[in-house]
Amino acid sequence: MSLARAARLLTLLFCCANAAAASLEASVLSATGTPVEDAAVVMEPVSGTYPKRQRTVTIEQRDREFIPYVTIVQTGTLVDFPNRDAFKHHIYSFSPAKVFEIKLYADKPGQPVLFDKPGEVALGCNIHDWMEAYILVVNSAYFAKTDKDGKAVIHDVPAGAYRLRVWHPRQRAQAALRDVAVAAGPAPTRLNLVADVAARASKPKPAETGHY
Ligand SMILES: [Cu+2]
Repeated sequence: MSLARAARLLTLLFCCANAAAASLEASVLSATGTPVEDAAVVMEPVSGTYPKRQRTVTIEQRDREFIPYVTIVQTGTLVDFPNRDAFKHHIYSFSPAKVFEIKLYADKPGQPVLFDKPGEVALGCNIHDWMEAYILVVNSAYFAKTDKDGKAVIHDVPAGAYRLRVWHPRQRAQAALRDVAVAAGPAPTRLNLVADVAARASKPKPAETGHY
């Protein structure tokens, strides 16, 4: 094969691989039009499968809080829970999708935790009552979390038909699934979504003593 022909073939491959890729930009607002932060937007293909992405994800314990507050992972993901504070945490979940605890620990726990069942996982800490965070475990590889402007962008999705779901840890009701067709091309498919979310309860956080 000549170099010119090889180059043309490469260009063709690049063009068509790109053409099949699409993206979705969702804007999640409350019923009164306020942007909703920390909402999960998840796309499930109507037919076909999705890739399994092997990833390890980190949820820190820092300044006696979980960071981030919401994490979305695909089933089969390992999550590390490094403790960045100078004292111990003791974290747990009683959620059916993953029951576990990491007893009083400093630094990085020896083993990451495997999340292998889809569902919602609420995290807490035995030492610090106000600490809370959530993990949404999904089978799909196509998801994103809204930022403080209520925007979530899902990149590199094969063009096609999807069922779209919005989830938030403080949602008042489960939102209905929505059918969406995502078209190939450089411009994202844009969508406005509504989520009814309660305000975050303020839990007293005492001043730090240096010991806990
Ligand atoms: Cu703690």
